[in-house]
Amino acid sequence: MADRVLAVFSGEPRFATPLHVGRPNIGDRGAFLSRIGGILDRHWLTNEGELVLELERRLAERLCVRHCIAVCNGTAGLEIAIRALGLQGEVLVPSFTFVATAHALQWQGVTPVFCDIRPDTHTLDPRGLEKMITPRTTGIIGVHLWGQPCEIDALTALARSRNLRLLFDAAHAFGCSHQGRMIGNFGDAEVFSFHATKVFNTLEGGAIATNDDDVARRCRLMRNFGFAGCDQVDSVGTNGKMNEASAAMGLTNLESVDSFIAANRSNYQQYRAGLATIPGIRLMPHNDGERRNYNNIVIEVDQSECGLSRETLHRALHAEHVLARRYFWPGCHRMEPYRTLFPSVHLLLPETDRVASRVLSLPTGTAVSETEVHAVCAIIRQAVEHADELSAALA
Ligand code: T4K
Repeated sequence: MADRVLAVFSGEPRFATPLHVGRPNIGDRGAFLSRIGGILDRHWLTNEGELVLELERRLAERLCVRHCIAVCNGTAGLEIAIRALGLQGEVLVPSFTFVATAHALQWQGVTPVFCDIRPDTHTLDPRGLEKMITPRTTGIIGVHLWGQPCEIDALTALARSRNLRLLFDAAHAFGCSHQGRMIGNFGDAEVFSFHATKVFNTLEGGAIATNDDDVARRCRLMRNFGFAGCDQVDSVGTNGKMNEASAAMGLTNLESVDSFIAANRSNYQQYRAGLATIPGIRLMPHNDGERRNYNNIVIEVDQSECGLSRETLHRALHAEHVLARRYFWPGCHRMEPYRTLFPSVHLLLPETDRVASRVLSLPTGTAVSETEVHAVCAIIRQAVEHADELSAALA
């Protein structure tokens, strides 16, 4: 009954069909199927296929970067880049990120050292980083959360001055820029995710972007078991290859990605207008002065201002079939194995804990119309207006 509590105000769920966060953007169906037909005709499904090579070329052109190495998913891309950069010992990383960022390190036997974030941007706070460096530290992983580049300049300066490697998790930041330069060009390497939920998807997939020829060479080797030629293995490696069907989806979606971003931008503007006057609801801003993909619509719920906890609003939205997500609650440090490995680390992460308890991701993408955005904003407004009744009903 509590889950239908908003029906007190609205009757049946506002949306007959649930509205999801992360509904994939899909380009021209005919173009995709024609490429799939070509794959079947050629009998070439993976391993340096021509569509993967074409996708890598086109991505490198679009990002104005020397090397773009397509991989089977963003997590494998991070793992390969971590190896290729020689990260060992300890690496500084935010806890407020998808758990894949931390797992990619832990999986390689590298210790993630969780550092706090800035409350305004949700990205790594460079001010606290220096004191986290120990003799075992070999690198930093910054995360461009929500497509908002983290503090690239400060991290670059710190990495240079302390002789550390700098890797960026750019899973959210395809099509974004920093000071006019495309994400993909910073640090020693940057790793994108092309998962179904991302602005640009290849079904599953990702890419490592770098301007460093040697890093690129090592990533390519490691992506393919270390093979440097037929029967010749030059390094340890894994199977991180992208297949041809994913590349077909990628090439097709690349032809439409600007229209995906335009749809996201329009939804973002509707959300910005619709949420602007609701007390205690803060929409994470996207910087219109730079290139952005607007793929993440994230709000912070301030209970002291709106009288509503994030949990109550989350349940109210779900009752209306708006399937908002609590990305990235509760923070990696409160998930296993990190919670057990580092039981006191939360003491160093007050902003991470505070932000993680407030955030909600809202639906957007080409599957979400402006009318639906208006309806989501109306539900949030209504929930805040009836905060006391709602909170009492769900207590
Ligand atoms: N770094 C960061 C900062 C990341 O956010 C991610 C991935 C990575 C690294 C790793 O990259 P990948 O290895 O994944 O390439 C999802 C995605 O699986 C994950 O890619 C993404 N971040 C993360 C933020 O979200 P879940 O466990 O929340 O997925 P799931 O199944 O709950 O689906 C999310 C939403 O999307 C749901 O509302 C349903 C909808 N959806 C999903 C799929 C797959 C669809 O409507 N259609 C679909 O086909 O992790």
